[in-house]
Amino acid sequence: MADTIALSLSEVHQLALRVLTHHGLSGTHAEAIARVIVAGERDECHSHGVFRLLMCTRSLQDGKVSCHAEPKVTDRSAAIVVVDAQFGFSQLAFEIGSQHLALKARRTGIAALVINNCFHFSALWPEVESLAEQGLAALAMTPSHAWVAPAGGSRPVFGTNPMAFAWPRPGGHPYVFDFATSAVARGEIDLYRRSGRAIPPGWGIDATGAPSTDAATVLQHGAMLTFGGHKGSALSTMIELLAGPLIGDLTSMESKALDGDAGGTPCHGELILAFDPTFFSQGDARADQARAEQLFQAITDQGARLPSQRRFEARARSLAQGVRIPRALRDDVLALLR
Ligand code: NDP
Ligand code: PYC
Repeated sequence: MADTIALSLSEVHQLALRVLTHHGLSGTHAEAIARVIVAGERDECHSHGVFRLLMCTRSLQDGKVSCHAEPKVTDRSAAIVVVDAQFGFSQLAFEIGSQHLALKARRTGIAALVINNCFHFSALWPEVESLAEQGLAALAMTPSHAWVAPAGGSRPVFGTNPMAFAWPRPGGHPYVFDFATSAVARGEIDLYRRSGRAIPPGWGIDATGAPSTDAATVLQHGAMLTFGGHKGSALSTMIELLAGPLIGDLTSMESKALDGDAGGTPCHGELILAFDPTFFSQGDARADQARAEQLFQAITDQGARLPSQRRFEARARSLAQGVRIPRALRDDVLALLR
């Protein structure tokens, strides 16, 4: 028996919707989440695709997530819009808030979307990519739960704290990167645990602070490590500050404390910045855009790849052929419907 099964993107969407609404989520929230789950699976970002339904439903079962939360928009200033997600999942708050963000960025050149009080589990690239598709450069960041030790330390302080950036490119996919400031996303280590594989050295430590390649040890008793040592540690601190205290929301330590040992989805804020290139240019925005293209070409001409290139190639494949997911994952997800 094949250990993967084939699904069309529409089947992934229907599966996500069925599971989410079965667990009490409103149709509007379920649709917004299903869209990012399909996007994750479609682009072969497996740690944030169908697999996420397992954590998402665990949080719904906990009863902490508001299934019918209506995001509340506040126009804080000419450049700042705040969306209170009212303890619902983040996706709907982003979909609503990003429309205001784009309008403000077009009026002022630079604008910020603050999302408060959201349960957050998704990749950030769908968000910055959607802004770049509207001609804006964008930067997004969020904390998570304290799972990651600072460089030189051994106890978890930081979340896996992703940061994503997108730059619009005429006539093609935008330039997009999106990565955790830990060596790797926690979801990736969880996938290693599920398949019984050892994780690469450098991703985590055990409870004594010694290096460990055992996924379960790192996840349950030890800590994850930052990428790039002290540099990842400092970037992760910046994300804690800008998407935590600056916006009046929780740090990863506070989010973890709120969750206790429930293993639920992190609950905190997110900061998204949007830049309208036409405001920043010295007068010839097209020439500046062309110089950006020269930069990308200098990278790819020597055989190096741009971030998201793998993702865009996966997207083209999935749009044509659908996706394959592990049979065990499909079975675990179907079990959520019982
Ligand atoms: P990866 O290390 O897999 O990839 C990070 C980025 O680097 C991607 O943009 C990727 O592009 C790019 N990349 C990878 N290899 C190369 C290469 N050889 N040359 C150029 N670019 C490259 O990501 P992480 O494990 O750190 O994070 C995975 C996801 O987890 C992210 O989407 C992140 O948002 C999400 N996450 C979400 C959290 C949350 O709290 N909501 C917390 C932590 C992570 P490509 O995709 O094309 O390979
Ligand atoms: O994979 O690190 C992760 C993660 C945390 C929250 C959502 N994804």
